[in-house]
Amino acid sequence: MKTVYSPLHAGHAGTMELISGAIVPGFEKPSRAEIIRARVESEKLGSILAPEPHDLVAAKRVHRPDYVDFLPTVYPAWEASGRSGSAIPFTWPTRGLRGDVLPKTIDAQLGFYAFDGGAPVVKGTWEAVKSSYDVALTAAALVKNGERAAFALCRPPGHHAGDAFMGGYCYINNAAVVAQWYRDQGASRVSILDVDYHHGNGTQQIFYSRNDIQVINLHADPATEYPFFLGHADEKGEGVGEGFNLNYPMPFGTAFDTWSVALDDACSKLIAYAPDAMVVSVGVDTFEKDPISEFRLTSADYPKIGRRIARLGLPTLFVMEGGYAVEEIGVNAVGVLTGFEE
Ligand code: Q9C
Ligand code: ZN
Repeated sequence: MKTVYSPLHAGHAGTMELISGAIVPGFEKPSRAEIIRARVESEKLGSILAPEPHDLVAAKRVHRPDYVDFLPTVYPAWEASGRSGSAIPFTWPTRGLRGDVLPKTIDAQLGFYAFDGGAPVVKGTWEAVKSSYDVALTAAALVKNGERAAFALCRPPGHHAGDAFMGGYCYINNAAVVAQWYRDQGASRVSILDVDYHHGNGTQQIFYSRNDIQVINLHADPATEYPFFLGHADEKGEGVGEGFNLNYPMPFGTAFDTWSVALDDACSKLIAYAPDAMVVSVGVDTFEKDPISEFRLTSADYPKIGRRIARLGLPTLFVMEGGYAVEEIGVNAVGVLTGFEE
């Protein structure tokens, strides 16, 4: 399988995040993508291609245009206001506040277009976000043009980003962009299978009222895990979308024996939907040694995930999401892909 990768991700670096009451270096760091890329090479998965540049039309099919246009303006506005380092919001228009009036100050605009403080913007962030988007669309075109599968080595990830908000290390929802792009290229139905440890709240929100894009999430129960405010089992879609959103929340400590039962059930729902293509939001933060997660998958489990997905027999685009055990991230992420190819 071919991989699409851009070195421009590396400009999104030196971020800080708030966790457990402390400001620490960001877990979502450039070495993640570099280690995955090195493993793609050492495992001889296939050639590594550079992305083609795209305009932002495909992003605006799933995100509000004003949100997409805001993203490249963030760092220039931050610098113009005399700051450097990470631009991070600290005030959000939650219940009881006005979420319909865009403020004039960059600090306030950041809160307006975010659901948490987990998506810092540094000098190279927009260029990296744009490259991640280009990577996803270039890999999607490979599959559309006849490849059985492709790997979009996206960084930063995307599945927490919703129609008009960033958060959780995510800015543009790459998986949502490519699923919509497949529809716009003539696919009748597309499935998104999100196996990242965290619920893909952005992907769910974007397609919640749709019956032409099925969204399936396997994740840690939001009652006890980030993103906390979406991802419960009773969220099934609304209007014509009812029945086309499926959530499999699981408790801390879940290992592959239980996790794979959810995957099998998800696969049966996916087969019943009979999509023309599928997008896998592939996060490997389900790993037992992940520093911010509480599942217990082992490195030997990731090829089994790939093999199960391959049995669906669908054109498949893998889009990289989370995974923070950097030392093993290459083995685990590429393990899914080599398992798929067996
Ligand atoms: N103790 C992705 O995997 N921090 N995003 C949670 C919980 C945010 C994860 C802290 C985690 C975001 C793409
Ligand atoms: Zn995650």
